[in-house]
Amino acid sequence: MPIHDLEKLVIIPTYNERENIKSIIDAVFLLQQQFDVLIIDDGSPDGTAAIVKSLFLKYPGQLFLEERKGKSGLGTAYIHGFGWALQKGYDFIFEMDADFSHNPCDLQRLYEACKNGAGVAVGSRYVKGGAVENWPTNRIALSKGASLYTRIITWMPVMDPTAGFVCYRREVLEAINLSGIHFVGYAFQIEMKFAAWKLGFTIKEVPITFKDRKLGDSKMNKGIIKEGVLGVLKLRWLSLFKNYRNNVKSTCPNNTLNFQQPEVVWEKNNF
Ligand SMILES: Nc1nc2c(ncn2[C@@H]2O[C@H](COP(=O)(O)OP(=O)(O)OP(=O)(O)O)[C@@H](O)[C@H]2O)c(=O)[nH]1
Ligand SMILES: [Mg+2]
Repeated sequence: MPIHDLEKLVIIPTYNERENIKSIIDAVFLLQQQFDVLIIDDGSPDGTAAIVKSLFLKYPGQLFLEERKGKSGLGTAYIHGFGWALQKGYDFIFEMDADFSHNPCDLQRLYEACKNGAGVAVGSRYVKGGAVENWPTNRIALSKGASLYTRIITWMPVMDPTAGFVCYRREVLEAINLSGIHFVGYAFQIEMKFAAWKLGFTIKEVPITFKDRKLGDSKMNKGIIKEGVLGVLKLRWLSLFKNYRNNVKSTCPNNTLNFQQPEVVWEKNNF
């Protein structure tokens, strides 16, 4: 029997994704390369978690589920998943939505980017070759506006800072004080990239085509937009006056039980 290596883990947060969950899990396991999958479900009333459990026998030792009691936001779901992944020993940890906005086939390209030296690989809609399909114009305007706004305020050189299709090297997640990340929506995605950038890791954008969800309901709301607008200002403020970089750096108790400071920090930005 081949040895099962704990190299790549795709974290998928779910809230009421009954229509998508089986297909997205199957799609990941159909890929040529081996990716394990961790679902973080927030007690979805539609029974998403039960569907995941029904697939355990089909994917033994490769499919995992963490259940939380109530809807606590995408950001805290990912933080929970990052801690889980680090403890298990995964080297490449991915964020992906359950709704097929992110094409699972692109996981391999994100992996290659990190394997070739990036600390963070971002599936990007707004670099050359990237695209958005089937989103209404107002949604595209909001997303592009948020990207521009973030770049202007933070100066972070990332064209798609709110992107939620990401691969992190474990060294990046170990270096960040994850319990200090408090945002939950777009601001969470922005802060994770901002923290990695401030800690000197390279962020590489990989062009992807993002598709609007066909099944299930969006969880976007005004609160998430407001958090994004204020959150970006807060990040800039903290980095200007409050030594954000030191605060976001993990100071041991670390993020995992067998944490060791990496000897080589992956390629540094010159900023
Ligand atoms: N565990 C958990 N997952 C969530 C929560 N909110 C959203 N999700 C999941 O996070 C992913 C992204 O959520 P979406 O509703 O697609 O949000 P979005 O992509 O910003 O919005 P749309 O483009 O309109 O779909 C999906 O897999 C959701 O099921 C939450 O509070 N907890
Ligand atoms: Mg979505």
